[in-house]
Amino acid sequence: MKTGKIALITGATAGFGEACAERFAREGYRLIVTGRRTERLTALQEKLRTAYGTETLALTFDVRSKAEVVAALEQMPDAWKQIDVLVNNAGLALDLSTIDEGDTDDWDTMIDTNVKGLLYVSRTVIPWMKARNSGHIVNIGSTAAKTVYAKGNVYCATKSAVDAISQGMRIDLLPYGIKVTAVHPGAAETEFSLVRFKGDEDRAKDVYTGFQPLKAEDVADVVWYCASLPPHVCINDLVVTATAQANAYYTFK
Ligand code: NDP
Ligand code: 8X3
Repeated sequence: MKTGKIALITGATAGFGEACAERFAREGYRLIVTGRRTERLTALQEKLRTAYGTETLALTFDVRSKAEVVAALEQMPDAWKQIDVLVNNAGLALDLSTIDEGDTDDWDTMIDTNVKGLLYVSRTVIPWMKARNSGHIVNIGSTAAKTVYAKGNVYCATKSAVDAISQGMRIDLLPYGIKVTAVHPGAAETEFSLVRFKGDEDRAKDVYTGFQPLKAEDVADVVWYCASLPPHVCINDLVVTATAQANAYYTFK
C-alpha cells in the first residue's frame, strides 16, 4: 500500500542502502536513492518499480562534494523535497593500518565521506523538514563508533563523529519534532570489506569466515523498525551485531 511518504537513502547502490531502499519500497514509500554508480541506481529503480510499483528519483553524486550534494538535492521538484525519512548511510572504510603508517589520502576519503558527506546532505535536507515540523534522520554509525579496534583509528574516529553529530542533531532539532536515530551495526557482509581492502576478495571474505555475520537485510529491518514507530517514540541510539559478536573488537570465531 502506498503511504505517500518519501525516504532519501544515500549509498543505495549496495549493501545497507540498497537493502533499506527495498525495505522502504515494500512499505509503500517513494524513494530518493543516491550513489556514484548511476547504472546501479537505474537497475534499482527498475527492480523496485517492477516489484512494488515504487516511484523513485535517482540522483548520482559524490557526497564528498558540497557543490554536487547541494546542486543535486536543490534541483529536485518541490514535491520530492517533502522528505519524511533521511537515511545517512553512504560511507566506507579504507584499509587497516597503524596511525604511523596510515595513508593520508585514505584518511581524507574516510573523513570527507563519512563525516563531511553526512553533514552536507543533512544541512541541505534539514530546512525542508524544519519547515514541516516533522522528519526523521537515521544516521548509520558502527560498533566502531563505540569501541576502537587495532588499526581502525581514523575509520573508528569518523564513526565516533557520526555518534556525536547524531547527539547534537537530536538536541538542536528537538524544537521541530524531528527525530534523530543513530544505528550502529557490527560486522555485516556487504561490499564494505571489498572496498576496505581495495578489491582483495580473499581478504574481504576472510573477515566473515567462522561466524555468521549480519546481512544487509538485517540492518534494513532495524532501520525500518526505527522509522515505523509512532510520532512520539524515538529510538535514539541502537547497536546491532551478529549474535557471534560482542563489540567491534571481539567476535567469536
Ligand atoms: P557498501 O560498500 O556495500 O555500500 C556503501 C555505499 O556507500 C555504496 O552505495 C556507495 O555507493 C556509497 N558511497 C561510498 N562512498 C560514497 C561517496 N563518496 N559518495 C556517494 N556515495 C558513496 O557498504 P555497507 O552497506 O556495508 O556500508 C554502509 C554504511 O554502513 C557505511 O557508512 C559503513 O561505514 C557502515 N557500516 C558498515 C558495516 C559493515 O560491516 N558492513 C558495519 C557498520 C557500519 P557508490 O560506490 O555507488 O558511490
Ligand atoms: C564496520 C564494522 O568492525 O568492520 O563499521 O569496522 S567494522
